[in-house]
Amino acid sequence: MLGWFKKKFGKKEEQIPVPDLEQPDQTEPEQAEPTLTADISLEIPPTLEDVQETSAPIEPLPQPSSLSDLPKEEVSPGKKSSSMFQRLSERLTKTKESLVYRIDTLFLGKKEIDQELLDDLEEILITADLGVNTVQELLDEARRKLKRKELSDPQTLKKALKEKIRSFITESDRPAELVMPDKGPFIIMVVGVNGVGKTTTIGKITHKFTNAGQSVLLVAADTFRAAAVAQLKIWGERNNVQVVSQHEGADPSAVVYDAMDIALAKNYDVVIVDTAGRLHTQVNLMEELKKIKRVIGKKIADAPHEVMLILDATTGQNAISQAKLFNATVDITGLTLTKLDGTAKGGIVVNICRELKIPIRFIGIGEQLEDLRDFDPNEFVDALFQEKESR
Ligand SMILES: Nc1nc2c(ncn2[C@@H]2O[C@H](COP(=O)(O)OP(=O)(O)O)[C@@H](O)[C@H]2O)c(=O)[nH]1
Ligand SMILES: [Mg+2]
Repeated sequence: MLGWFKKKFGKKEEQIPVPDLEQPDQTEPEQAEPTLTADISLEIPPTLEDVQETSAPIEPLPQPSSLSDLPKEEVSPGKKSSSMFQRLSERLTKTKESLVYRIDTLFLGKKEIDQELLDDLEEILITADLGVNTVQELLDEARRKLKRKELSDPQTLKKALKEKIRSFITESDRPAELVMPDKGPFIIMVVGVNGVGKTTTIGKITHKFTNAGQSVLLVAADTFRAAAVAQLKIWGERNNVQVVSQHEGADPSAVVYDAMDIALAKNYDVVIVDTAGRLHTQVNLMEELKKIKRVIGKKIADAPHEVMLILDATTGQNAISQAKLFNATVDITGLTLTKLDGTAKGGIVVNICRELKIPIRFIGIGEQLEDLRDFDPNEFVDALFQEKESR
């Protein structure tokens, strides 16, 4: 397991189920005029029009609950790691069904690899959202190996596929772990379109940090909707941490400016900034994100240390367009991929790693605290290809 928390603090994740945090009202008011003025350059990459906003169910906010209300689950370390792998494997069931089990069915009873089998395999890989280019590369390699007689039967082809997929996922040229600064607060700016799971992920990450004994300050820079601020406050209460917020429609950069002062004055270890994700006013959003980033950098040199993009796995290839758009604007340093439990399109992980080469820090495989996992490429591939009968 990679686990930057474990590396940094030597602590294990706790398994504490929490009540589901439902999605608040997604309706948004007109954008408020920012009160801070700064020179803003505007660069919108060509992929912009491809990007769609994620829709999430509109449900009422639950009442805040405190950490003490939450039941704790006692699990021994050995049992925990195998049960955690099992849970990951189970949560990936939809993707496994659309990818590995379909490949198994296709290969069943076949002794030879012929053109028809390769065509069917191509269709399966594309359907599981591995992406056209990635699939092409996988099949090109398979054909090359076939020519060199390195592949004799469908089972060796399946093994070769698994290893090639593993190599795509591990090929990021940047370190997988977050590196905290020697001094001063560790600033994480979280970005992504509406409904992808930014606020939920922030709640889960906060829990990891507080578990590791770190003090955390949350910043409600999604001032666009009162509900967004309220939702972050609920996570603040659940984790027993302070949330810096202002009134609805306040300038997000001003909220962040104040928060940096508080973080420095009170020596917080970690500051996590939640941001807005509306896309129908995307130009303003991108301006706003740049400005927030600049304000953070002016207060604390080298910050934000992490600009984390949250992507919803259920959006499939659209996640790639979103990543390119945000990367062009605020230089993404790490990714979290949410909702892998709810999709057959988990193959997107492979394509994201291959196309973007930005490390995936976490994956979300459910709505509970324990369902945010440190992303371990090997564990992911092994869980994906785990045999059906041993589940
Ligand atoms: N099944 C599942 N749901 C998730 C996951 N992460 C977030 N969600 C849900 O996605 C919805 C939107 O999350 P939210 O944090 O409000 O998104 P935001 O608009 O980006 O801040 C909520 O209902 C979350 O509970 C996940 O990993 N799996
Ligand atoms: Mg939110």
